[in-house]
Amino acid sequence: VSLKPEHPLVDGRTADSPLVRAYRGERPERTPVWFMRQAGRSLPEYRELRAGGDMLQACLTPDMASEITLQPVRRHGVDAAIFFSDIVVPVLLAGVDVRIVVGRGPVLDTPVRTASDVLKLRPLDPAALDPVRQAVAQTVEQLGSTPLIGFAGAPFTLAAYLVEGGPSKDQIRARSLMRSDPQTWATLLNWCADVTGQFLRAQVESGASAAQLFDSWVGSLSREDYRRRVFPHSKRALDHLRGLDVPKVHFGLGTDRIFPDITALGVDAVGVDWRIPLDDAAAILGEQFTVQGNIDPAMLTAPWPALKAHIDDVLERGQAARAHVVNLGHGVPPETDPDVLTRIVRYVHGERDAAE
Ligand code: 1CP
Repeated sequence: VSLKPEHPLVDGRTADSPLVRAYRGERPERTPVWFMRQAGRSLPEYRELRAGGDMLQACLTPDMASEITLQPVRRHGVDAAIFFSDIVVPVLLAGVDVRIVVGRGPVLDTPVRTASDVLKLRPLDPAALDPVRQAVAQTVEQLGSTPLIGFAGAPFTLAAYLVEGGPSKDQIRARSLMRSDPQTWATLLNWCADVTGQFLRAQVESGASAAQLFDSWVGSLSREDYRRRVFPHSKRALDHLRGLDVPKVHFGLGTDRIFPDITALGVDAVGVDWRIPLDDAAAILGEQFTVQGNIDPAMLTAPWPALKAHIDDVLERGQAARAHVVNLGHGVPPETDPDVLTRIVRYVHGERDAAE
């Protein structure tokens, strides 16, 4: 089982793209840049297309998901598309009743809290992923030499939504389950690892040129809890990619404590949030990792000279790692002026005059 000959990484379309080269440790002439949450509410064309429609339904409608994925590439000229979907899509496809509430996020009316709740979780039927495969395939067809990044939620972050029933501040219910019933916790995280791993594999098989694992809320864990109760499951999720030679990226918030463990996950690049200077991150991670980040999303509303100075600082610190992919330290806030994002892309690409 390896990538098919017609995969963009194999047939020559994306293997030499700045993004893929940087993930693999090179420093291409043009520093690659893309933004987490680059598709979505910051774009008027997205708001128009989505108006009134259901979020998860949009994710499972290939024409719609594909169009939304392409919008920021056309507008900003970013070096990568990220597949328009959500981390809870494979959970929904496995039969769990989850929906996305506008302005809030994923919500479950019946959270998964007890051993018997966990035992009721069913495996994900591979055929249920067909809309995802189709959306990826038709997106990649349109993208040409621009790589598509596939993604999935890491088991801990997914489990946090399942147990809490929605977004939460410090994942206290999930962490309580981990403490009070380690056996049930392990069963739940294995289930999450498998559905999310299948979702990620489907995207890569269908044409994604990189794979990013989002463990957004992992910063609420102690290092010991991460090592014993979470890391093995993140590894299991990534193991679903076995045989597929694709660059892998890890992202989480507040991850400096667990950087030494992340280096053992088998990824090529590590996403860094805005609180950790890239040179500090690189010093802990070592020579084997590309760093990705970490423009502070709060700087997007600053006057251009201040934002420009901040980008210069990020680029300078990024030199400490073997390679650097520019991104934000977390997702694009919905109220962001999209012209600011376009300007950042041009500036990072060295079109300094155009960006003035
Ligand atoms: O452009 C892109 O980045 C691609 C699409 C994408 C991605 C990568 C979406 C669409 N969601 C995600 C990942 C995701 N979803 C993460 C990991 C990244 C991160 O930390 O931001 C997480 C934690 C979620 C869960 C989620 N889905 C939230 C966060 C809730 C919380 O706990 O704070 C929200 C608000 C959603 C809904 C969602 N997903 C995506 C979009 C565009 C939206 C907003 C839906 C809308 O109102 O239009």
